[in-house]
Amino acid sequence: MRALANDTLLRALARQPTEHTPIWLMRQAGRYLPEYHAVRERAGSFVALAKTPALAAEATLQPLERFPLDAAIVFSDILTLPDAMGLGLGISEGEGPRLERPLRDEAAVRRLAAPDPARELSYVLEAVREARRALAGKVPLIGFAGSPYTLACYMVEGSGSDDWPTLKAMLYGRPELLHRILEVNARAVADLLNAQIEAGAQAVMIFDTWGGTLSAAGYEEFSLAYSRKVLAALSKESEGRRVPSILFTRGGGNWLEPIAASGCDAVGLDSATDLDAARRRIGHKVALQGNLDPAVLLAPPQRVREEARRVLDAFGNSPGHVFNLGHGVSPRASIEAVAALVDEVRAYSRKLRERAA
Ligand code: 1CP
Repeated sequence: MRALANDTLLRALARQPTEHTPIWLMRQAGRYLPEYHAVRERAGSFVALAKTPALAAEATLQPLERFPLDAAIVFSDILTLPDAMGLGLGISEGEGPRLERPLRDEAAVRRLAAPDPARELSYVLEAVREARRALAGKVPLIGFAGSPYTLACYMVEGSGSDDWPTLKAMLYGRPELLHRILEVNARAVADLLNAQIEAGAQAVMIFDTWGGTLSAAGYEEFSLAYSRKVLAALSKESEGRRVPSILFTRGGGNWLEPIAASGCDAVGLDSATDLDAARRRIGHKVALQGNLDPAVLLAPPQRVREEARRVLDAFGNSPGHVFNLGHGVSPRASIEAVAALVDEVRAYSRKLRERAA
């Protein structure tokens, strides 16, 4: 086991004490950073950037060069997996990613198969290996994938949507087809995450960005049931250390208890649920990750610091908190705001521990 200079993330995920509350940010590499625009320019496009391991590794490290973050997350996208399943990842400029051949008929669903990550997603694994080398043990590297359900949303709809009408029509009209897609996705996500772990990812995160758009019964049947399968199939150890898993569900506040019992090590929370209430509901069985409103990063640094302290106070001074946003960093976030946030989380969480000692 190679030692990590800063393993606060892994200790917090294991609910062990840390000197400060670790912080990293969803979409920490992204459009709010001018150097991200420059590396995307060099790659030619977002998709080309994700598919060029040396540049993806460079993008992974960019936020760490500016801010003393406690983790890196490999620069990639959840849609690389449907791309590897033959659906074709494209980008409509200014509108975000879309899949060129969404699953619209029964034959396409029947043909769907989990890809071999070593063959079809070798660029993701190479990005993990390169990012690990470049990090040189500074902080842990997080690998990730979309949840089976969130991937199915894009695979059926073809692009992002607020209400997913094509997907919902299949869910209620031909549920057996959606279950077949989810079954394949669960296998594919588990294989991809395990391959990332083997390539050097030290923690993994499942993004269930759209699970919260389901009904209560639908969430259990179409989302959580399949995330559970992924979690059960994950490698639990690598390099002599536990590889913790984080399950983030946007809009999952109503289902915290079943999410916490899904087999994950940590629950990722959006900003709608108070950390204090979440802790009272699910106790200390798992760690919590979150949950500053990303919009706070549009405010002046002083307000950012106040809101960061509010989140730290809500969790209180016990182990098992990983600071993050409730969703990704906005492209309009200011660099000063992010710098103030990272600084305040470190300084104030240290102060909380000293006060309690
Ligand atoms: O340059 C650009 O214009 C692309 C912007 C961008 C970036 C920086 C996209 C397009 N993806 C990414 C990287 C990305 N995506 C990461 C990198 C690591 C990091 O966090 O720094 C991660 C973890 C993701 C995950 C992802 N992609 C999710 C789940 C998390 C979330 O934000 O909810 C989802 C839903 C996607 C799909 C996606 N990729 C990009 C966009 C704009 C979207 C949303 C599309 C939509 O719903 O309309």
